Amino acid sequence: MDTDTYRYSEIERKTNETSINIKLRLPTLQVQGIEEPEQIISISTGIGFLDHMYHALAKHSKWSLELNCVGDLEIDDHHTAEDTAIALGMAFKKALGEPRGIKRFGTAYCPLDEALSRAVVDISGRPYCFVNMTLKRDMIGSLSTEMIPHVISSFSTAAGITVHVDNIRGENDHHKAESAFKALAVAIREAISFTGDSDIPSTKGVL
Ligand SMILES: [Mn+2]
Repeated sequence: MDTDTYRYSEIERKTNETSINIKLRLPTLQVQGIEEPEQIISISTGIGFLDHMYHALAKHSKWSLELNCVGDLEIDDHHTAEDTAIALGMAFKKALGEPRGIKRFGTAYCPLDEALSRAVVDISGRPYCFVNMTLKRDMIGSLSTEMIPHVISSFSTAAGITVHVDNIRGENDHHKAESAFKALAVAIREAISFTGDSDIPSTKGVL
């Protein structure tokens, strides 16, 4: 991968609890006249619903993402969910590099049938995350619902970005979670899209 042309990173993260490999390519969105390679998404964490959420995040932010994790699922889903989110945040930060010539802010509303979620993102260099989700079930598939806001905040912290995500309404927990990840994806896609100039979008001159 030509990392001068594409915003690309690889991350390998191994602990006693998880072993993770990530390859991430962020979109150029053709603003710079670069032809976009085909989007490839391949995700395997051993937790089906978590794979589904990362797939939605990659798909709608137009990332190419290969993410493989072998984690200690014989204990529970906690380490796998948390560590993949941290590693993905690290990969995002590394792939983005110096945030020059990007919009910086992104906002999106995504529905999924009766569910509606909003995500607001600032590529600020300062990790802050607020997640307001109204999930009722203990589990969705083999993922604890308490891990869903934790995955978003762990990603935000490792990426060094500000994220606000809200379930505005909805009945079905699968729909509410998925609409939140889709909104996050679309907000990130906007925030990291190119403006066409080479400015660092901060009055400080640095992010
Ligand atoms: Mn779904």
